[in-house]
Amino acid sequence: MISSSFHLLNRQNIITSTKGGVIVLSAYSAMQSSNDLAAKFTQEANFWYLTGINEPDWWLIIDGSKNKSWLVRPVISQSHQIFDGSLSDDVAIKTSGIDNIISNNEAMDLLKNLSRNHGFVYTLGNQPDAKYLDFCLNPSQKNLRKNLERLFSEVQDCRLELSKLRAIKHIEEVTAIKKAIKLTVGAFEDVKVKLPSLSYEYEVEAEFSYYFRKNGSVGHACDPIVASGLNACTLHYNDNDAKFKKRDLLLLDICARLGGYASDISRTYKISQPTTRQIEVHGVVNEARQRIMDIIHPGLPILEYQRQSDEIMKYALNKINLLNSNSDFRKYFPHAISHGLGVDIHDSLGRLNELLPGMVLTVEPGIYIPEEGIGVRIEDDVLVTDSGHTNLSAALSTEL
Ligand SMILES: [Mn+2]
Repeated sequence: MISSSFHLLNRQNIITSTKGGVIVLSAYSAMQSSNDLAAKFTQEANFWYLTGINEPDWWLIIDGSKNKSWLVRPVISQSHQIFDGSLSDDVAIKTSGIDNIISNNEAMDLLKNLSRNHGFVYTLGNQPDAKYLDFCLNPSQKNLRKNLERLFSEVQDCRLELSKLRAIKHIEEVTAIKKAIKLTVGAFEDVKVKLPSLSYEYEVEAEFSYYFRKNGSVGHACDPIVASGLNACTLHYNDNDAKFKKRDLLLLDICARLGGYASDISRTYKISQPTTRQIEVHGVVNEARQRIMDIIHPGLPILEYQRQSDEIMKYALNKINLLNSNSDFRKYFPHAISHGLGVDIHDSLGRLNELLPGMVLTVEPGIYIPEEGIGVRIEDDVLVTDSGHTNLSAALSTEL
């Protein structure tokens, strides 16, 4: 269980890395799902990291020069209060370890005062990958930036400083990630036993969802991928509604969230007797997974890690006669080999140049051959340690 002292330490660390500046962050706002209903709320990860608060529209103000923090309570309408309730001051104080809770008006006065002594303010700048995203961004950070731009002569981005901190996990974060992984491993083992009695992708999804909620998880950290046969070649397939066809393989990419942290595990299973080709493709992906994991150690430059992983994937593709030219490599392996894992399922590695102890990342080689109706991905979660690495999901067999 993550405690308020964890969030306090994170605030102290960001004060240090921003050299005692003023930092103002906003929680996400609730977003429309349909008509008069909001979508299930997920908190902005940096805001959660610094406060532990899981409610929309709160603000955090830190005056690093005085080592002081405030939480700003959002204005809540009477009808919101009746239908949805709100976070009490007591719980907010206990969760965050911040005992100064102020109103919106008080916050604007406080910021005006701070702007007299501080030339600039830190907040989260534009999301760096925004132009690649095909959905609307949560508006809360832009709204906050507009407010800050009116008060301070300069608004600076502390996204990178925060992602550098978040890239190196504390002991209690590793413990939380291990628990989320253990839950996901348990679900995979449970579902694999039941697989012969299931006929549809959605039945498999339902088994995972049941297992997660039954064991106290909030559920999936991202939409589960239950992809049989050709569906596995759509990387983020999540319709999960097809009936299994004889001799399909089943690709499962599943991520439970527990205690604020995500896991992310993929396995590919046989449904009936696999073909020789399916066994062959699965075999080379699994061998690549092991070889790539073996090179992970602290100090390895990330570019070098990617280069060596690419070579291992080319070797795997060549072994099953899929590498006729260098361009085939990306055709059959069209995604990244790794991403960070933490509060966000795609956690930043802080743009650090090398692997460092405390980083948690996925290792997820995959080969997808649409013309053969075969898609195989095997994904483990790995902790970089002082002496090398630990495979946190090693307990789950990678067998077909
Ligand atoms: Mn992943």
